[in-house]
Amino acid sequence: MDTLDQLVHQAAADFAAAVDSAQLEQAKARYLGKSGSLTERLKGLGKLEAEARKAAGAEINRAKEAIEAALEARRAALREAALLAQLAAEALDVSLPGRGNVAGGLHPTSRTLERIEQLFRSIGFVVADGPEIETDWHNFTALNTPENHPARSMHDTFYLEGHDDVLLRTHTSPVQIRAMLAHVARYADLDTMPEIRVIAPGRVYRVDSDATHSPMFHQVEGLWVGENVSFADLKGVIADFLRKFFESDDLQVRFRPSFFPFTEPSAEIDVAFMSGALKGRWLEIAGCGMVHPNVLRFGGIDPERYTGFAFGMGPDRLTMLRYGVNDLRLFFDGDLRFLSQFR
Ligand code: 2NM
Repeated sequence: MDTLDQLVHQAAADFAAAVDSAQLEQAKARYLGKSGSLTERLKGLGKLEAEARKAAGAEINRAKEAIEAALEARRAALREAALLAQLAAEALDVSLPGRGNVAGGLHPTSRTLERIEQLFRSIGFVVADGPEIETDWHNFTALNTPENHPARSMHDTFYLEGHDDVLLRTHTSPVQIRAMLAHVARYADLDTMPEIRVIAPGRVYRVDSDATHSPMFHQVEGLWVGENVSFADLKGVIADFLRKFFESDDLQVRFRPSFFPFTEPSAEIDVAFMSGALKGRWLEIAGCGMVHPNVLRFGGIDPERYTGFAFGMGPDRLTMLRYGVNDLRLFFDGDLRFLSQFR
């Protein structure tokens, strides 16, 4: 039979080998449990003489205390280890920056639209809008577009399913038609009718998609109708606008003859910067012209008495130029890594 000292050493070794409290309590039972080896020894005391029993009892009790002390020490060590493991697992990195409140911002195209609107308001234009789902009449017919014009085909224009006369507007010109009709309806006395000065910003849709074309994009069109409104007025308004928009007098503006069904004569507007990365290159940035007499008539306005000029430009493209963006689709992907650069 083992000596008490051996028993104490064995118990301490068993306790040290226990890796969790369940193993430790099992080890404890082997020594101090109901039929544990130390308990068995205490039970054996009854068979001894009184003198011997007293001495043996005292020795067994010392061994028991030593085993209980070893048990308690191991329990404390396991508790400490468990706590350290938990602290490591639940560690907080207090040096991480907080989530914070990230301020949103206007979309770059919206910022461009607001700048354009503000500049035209400053010379007496009113900002108008209209439906994005238009009738064929407002979008094409009233704009002097021939029945067989390719822009009317399903290859170029999104039609509503089951309708050949309802479509997604391909430009904001129908807003100008609506503005003219509303204007003449409001001023019953056409002799005292004030001038029309309207810009129409908004979304337009065409069947077209690549790095420089999106099926949805933006347009701003302008219209100035009155007595004696001339191409010279058009040139002055546009040249002034572009210098203000690009915040530079260091730019050239050129009007290059072109064709649109709704204007005659018509021109493309090109700009060339005289410094910077784009220095010296002519960039096509808008179209314009004198409103075609047929268009004025569809708008309820007498072309014998009134003339007008109109222009149209793409704020998405102007934004690309202003910020040096090379893919139009970035504006509509909704990727915050791109958009947040404009905050
Ligand atoms: C352009 C180019 C030339 C234009 C014409 C009209 C309307 F309705 F008054 F006839 N609004 N906008 C126009 C003229 C638009 O965009 C490139």
